[in-house]
Amino acid sequence: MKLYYAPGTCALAVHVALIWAGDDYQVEQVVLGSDAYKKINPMGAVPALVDGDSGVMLQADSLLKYISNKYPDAAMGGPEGLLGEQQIDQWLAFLGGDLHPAFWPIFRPARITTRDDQESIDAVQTAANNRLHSVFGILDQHLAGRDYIVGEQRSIVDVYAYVMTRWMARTRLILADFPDLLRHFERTGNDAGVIQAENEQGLR
Ligand SMILES: N[C@@H](CCC(=O)N[C@@H](CS)C(=O)NCC(=O)O)C(=O)O
Repeated sequence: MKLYYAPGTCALAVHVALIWAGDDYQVEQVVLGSDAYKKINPMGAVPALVDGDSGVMLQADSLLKYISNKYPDAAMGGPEGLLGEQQIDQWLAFLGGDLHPAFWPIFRPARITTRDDQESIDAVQTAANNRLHSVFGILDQHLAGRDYIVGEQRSIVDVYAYVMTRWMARTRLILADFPDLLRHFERTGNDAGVIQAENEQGLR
């Protein structure tokens, strides 16, 4: 499989899943939004994945599930059964649909406002920080008394959450204010696959 990525983005979660899978993989760093990369993904966003003659596959949550379903022995898809799958899907949707978009005003204020004066940017970013505080708070509360987001061992949702928790450093939020999330972040950051992917992306 071949992953198109930019360092530290949500593609990092897919990179870790490829390492956990234990099969051969390639990675190619791209320039987000560049004309060259838009030939792969017209949105200009990462991750994108190609598996043999699959064509280009997109959307981080679907790619994480694709890899976990393709490599069941790597046990990254959560507890077996209908309920386990529902829990994984619920948290993938929370992370991809609620937490990830909450960062957009921080990374790309022009998606939220057409104004570019400092006061308008500050207003957008204050709203974003408030929203992030609330959404991260829900994850922190869920992790109270738990080592993993779903079940009793690491899964694709743990590493997806980890990547977004890394981004907290680019907000006004302080990770220590979310003690159970901090514990989860440190645990996931010590995973051998996470360390390898971060090394391969030049993040360590
Ligand atoms: N819903 C998409 C979101 C992809 C996305 O926004 N990726 C970010 C990196 S985490 C990106 O490439 N941003 C660049 C841009 O949107 O211009 C997915 O899950 O793959």
